[in-house]
Amino acid sequence: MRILIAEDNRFFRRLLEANLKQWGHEVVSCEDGAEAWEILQKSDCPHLAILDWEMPRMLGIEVCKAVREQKNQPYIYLILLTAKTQKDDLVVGLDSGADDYLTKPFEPVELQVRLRAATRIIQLQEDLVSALRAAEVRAKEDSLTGLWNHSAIVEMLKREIERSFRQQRSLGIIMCDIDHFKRINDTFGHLEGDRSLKRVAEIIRTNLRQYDSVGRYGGEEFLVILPDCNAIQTVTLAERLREMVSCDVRLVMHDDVHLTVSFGATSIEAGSNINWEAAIRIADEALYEAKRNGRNRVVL
Ligand code: GH3
Ligand code: MG
Ligand code: MG
Ligand code: MG
Ligand code: MG
Repeated sequence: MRILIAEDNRFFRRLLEANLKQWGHEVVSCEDGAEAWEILQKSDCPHLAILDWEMPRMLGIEVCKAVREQKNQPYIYLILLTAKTQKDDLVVGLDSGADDYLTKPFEPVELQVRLRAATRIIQLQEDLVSALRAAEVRAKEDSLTGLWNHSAIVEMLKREIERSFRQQRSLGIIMCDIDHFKRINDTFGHLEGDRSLKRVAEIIRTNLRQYDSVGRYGGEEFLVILPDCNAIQTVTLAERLREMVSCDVRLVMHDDVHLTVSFGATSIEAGSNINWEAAIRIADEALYEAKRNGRNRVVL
């Protein structure tokens, strides 16, 4: 564990450092409260801080208060170090945001056991944060294809439209729809349908640049967002995707059946102020045109 020691008394500071290092912790130490507060605001700050109460420039309890008031920072476990005479003030200490306290002079074994308790809390907190992050990602993901789901890709479209307007750049948009997919399901079953749907998703995903995005807009429809792409670049990519799918995607049990996709492509020109619904409408119209003209094609 990475631990901050803030203690102006050199004897106690050295003692703490020696103990913590001996138990395998990584130690950062400082001599006053203001320095401690500075360290605890950094993005890679320690998981735990042992703060002396009486320190120059900023008291330990003031550091506790400041830490608890800052938002968007992982939880830092705070142990307040007090002289015995301050024991009556513990209410104040804990109310200022400390999780625990240690009275000077302390027995190393007491420090050790309090650190073990802290480790349990910190571990719990970290597990909670990673579970939350995983849930956030899952909530944006389409479970079948692993692409962004409908609401996530629409959010991205809104964001990218705003960004490209702000930065005076063009934005490519492609709406893709698998051809005669109902027939595939009806003839070969939904499992085959699902499998080929996943394969189409994978082909699209692996042929995009790092900053492009693709989501499952609907059942067998995908929305591709291409920052900084003009109409020609957008159509070129759509054409490449079309060709790859039509050559590559065959059904497992019936490899003479090729899957095809129709594409409606559009590009919002740099500086044109258009909302996301209008952009979708334009891509949709191009897609219907592609379907009307015989499918397995790209229309701009
Ligand atoms: P078109 O070429 O005009 O697009 O014809 P289509 O049959 O693809 O279009 P339609 O919209 O009539 O049918 C879409 C089908 O996609 C219907 C639905 O059963 C199927 N579908 C949607 N989501 C899934 C899915 O998750 N798995 C499978 N297997 N099929 C799906
Ligand atoms: Mg002191
Ligand atoms: Mg459809
Ligand atoms: Mg379809
Ligand atoms: Mg249809």
